[in-house]
Amino acid sequence: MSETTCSSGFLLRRRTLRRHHLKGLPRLPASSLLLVRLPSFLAVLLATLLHALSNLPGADTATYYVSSTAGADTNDGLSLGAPFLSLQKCVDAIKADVAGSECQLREGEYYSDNSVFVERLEGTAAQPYVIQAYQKETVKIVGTRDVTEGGGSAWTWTTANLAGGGAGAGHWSIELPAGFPDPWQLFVDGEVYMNARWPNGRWDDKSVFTRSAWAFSATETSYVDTVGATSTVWDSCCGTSAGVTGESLQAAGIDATGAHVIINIGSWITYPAPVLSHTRGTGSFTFSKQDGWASVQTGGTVGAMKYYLENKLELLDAAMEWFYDKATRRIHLITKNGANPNTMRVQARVQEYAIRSTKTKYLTLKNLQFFGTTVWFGAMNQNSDNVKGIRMDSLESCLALNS
Ligand SMILES: [Ca+2]
Repeated sequence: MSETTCSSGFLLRRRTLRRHHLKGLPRLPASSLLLVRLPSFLAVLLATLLHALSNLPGADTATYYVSSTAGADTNDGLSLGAPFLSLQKCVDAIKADVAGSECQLREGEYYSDNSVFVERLEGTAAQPYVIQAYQKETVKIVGTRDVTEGGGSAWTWTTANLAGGGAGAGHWSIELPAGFPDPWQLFVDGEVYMNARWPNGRWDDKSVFTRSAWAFSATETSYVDTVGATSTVWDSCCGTSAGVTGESLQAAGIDATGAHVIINIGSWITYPAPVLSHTRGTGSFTFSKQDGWASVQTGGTVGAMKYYLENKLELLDAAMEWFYDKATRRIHLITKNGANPNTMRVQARVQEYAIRSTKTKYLTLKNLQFFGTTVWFGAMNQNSDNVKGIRMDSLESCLALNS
């Protein structure tokens, strides 16, 4: 029991003793008075104080263990020999325990179909709750699943050219196992690949951030700022008056119909829309404003709009590109340096957040690696949150505090 506890209890007893003394009642041991005569409001106060005091320094904290390879959620988690299986189970356990309690994760990868949900896990500045690797073992929180999990199908090679000549040197593809969620990011031997697109751009050489990864419209491009109304983009290759010179849609030889155009319709406003019509070997295509787009102008001629195309198999034509065909549930892939993906680890990202947390204070995440996922904290007070020591392994991973 802490010093504060003794002090509070002493004051309660003194008040009680004085009242009984004035009424001329025989003096009883202090402990008996508390049990027998304590007015109900004081009992409530005492209970409240005892609850609060359990979170003060000195209260017994607990350590729970988790193992993704040897654990079971039917265990109590309180010993290395009986660890939990899931981080969620452990989070629930420390939340029911005193501040300062810890989850310690054994070496391995941790994946959950659902984000681990952390709500109102409120530690104190002196005793934050802690989720950390056990003795700095290598712990990876992943948002990915292996595309060959469960001994599923193998990657197969096709030498057939894709429509329009894309992937002329052939490419790999694989059918996802039953029940595998639709992936939206792909890692091959730990490297992030690019959704098949035109013009091409890569993450590994940062070319995706350069001007060459975008196409540009000619000045006669029309943008109609009305949902559903047809806009016509003239690529800079082919307008009657030149826009900003970029790659030529006409020369690319692709049919963009059905692809998605990601287009910059205003200085900071970029949206995706289906390409409604395009004829292979020509330099113009149509799309329309979608629900939810901001209004940027009343319409008219807009030159030098930046755009690129994605979400169509025939845009797959370069190393480190991939495409997921939702209808056939197949991933199509061109590997870096032409390597055989059957000899590589291919992980598909299927989860947005590994951990979703709200209204949580004084929680330390320590010595954990995050791969192909992120964490989300919606904080009551950013200054009172303690989140540190997080390592993110993928380009799109970030720590979003108070968002
Ligand atoms: Ca491409």
